Amino acid sequence: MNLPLIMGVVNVTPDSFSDGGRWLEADAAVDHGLSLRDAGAALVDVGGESTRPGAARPTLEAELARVVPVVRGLAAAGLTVSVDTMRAAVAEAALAAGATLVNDVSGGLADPAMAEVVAAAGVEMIAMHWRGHSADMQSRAHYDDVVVDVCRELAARVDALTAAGIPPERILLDPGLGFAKTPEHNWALLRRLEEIAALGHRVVVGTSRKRFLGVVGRLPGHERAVQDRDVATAVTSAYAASAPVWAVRVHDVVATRDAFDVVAAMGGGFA
Ligand code: PMM
Repeated sequence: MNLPLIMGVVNVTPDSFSDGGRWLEADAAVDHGLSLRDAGAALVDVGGESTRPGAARPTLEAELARVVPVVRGLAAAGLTVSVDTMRAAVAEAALAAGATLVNDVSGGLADPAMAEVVAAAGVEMIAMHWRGHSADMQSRAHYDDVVVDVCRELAARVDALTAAGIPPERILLDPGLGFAKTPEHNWALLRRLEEIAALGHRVVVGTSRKRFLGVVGRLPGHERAVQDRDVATAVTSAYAASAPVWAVRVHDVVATRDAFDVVAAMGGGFA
């Protein structure tokens, strides 16, 4: 059976909602990435912009200064590195520093130059479902059928990205859990990942430490704290393993690795 790859998260930001501030020093971030690799991450995702709901954007200079040294250090150590950015200039600098995959949570919408940079570099790109920047994205969480609507909007991104010169097999899709989504939207997308996969692209899913895993089963005011969401993350990762998912993006690689060991021993996912 094919279990999803584990993509370990290295956020180099002072304000990410889950691990912000902990890896701000480049050396500490590189060490963290190496420890994620040792724990079983097949690749690491380096990001310098927090997408926490309500977050303000860093300047281009700040994002470059955060991301590039960490990408360089991890790529030099032999890791497969993706860069989590919505800015073409950051993607270009990170690719020059050794990244081989661009993870754009806006699917190329935030920066019209992104598709060109990815096409020219001949690398792969994760296009996530996105409806607007973090400052006001939750006001856009309105869908008729969230899965149908997300699939349609992702297919439109594929059309635009291929028109800009990225071959379709280099485009990976992500439903963007938590981005202009309510908890109910996230659960529906997780339950119906096959419909995302049916678009014909490799699928990446990120549930890790997101708010819907804080509130599930809890009364208002009693939500799980961000650092207490890794068990719930591992369970959703294991659930995602029953769908044709290429990679799960997680902060705590150990817990998801354990979950995948169990899934493998059981001979499959929950299906
Ligand atoms: N989520 C976050 C950031 N980047 N990238 C992809 N492809 N998919 C996601 O779900 C995703 C992402 C937000 O989480 P973080 O701030 O904890 O990294």
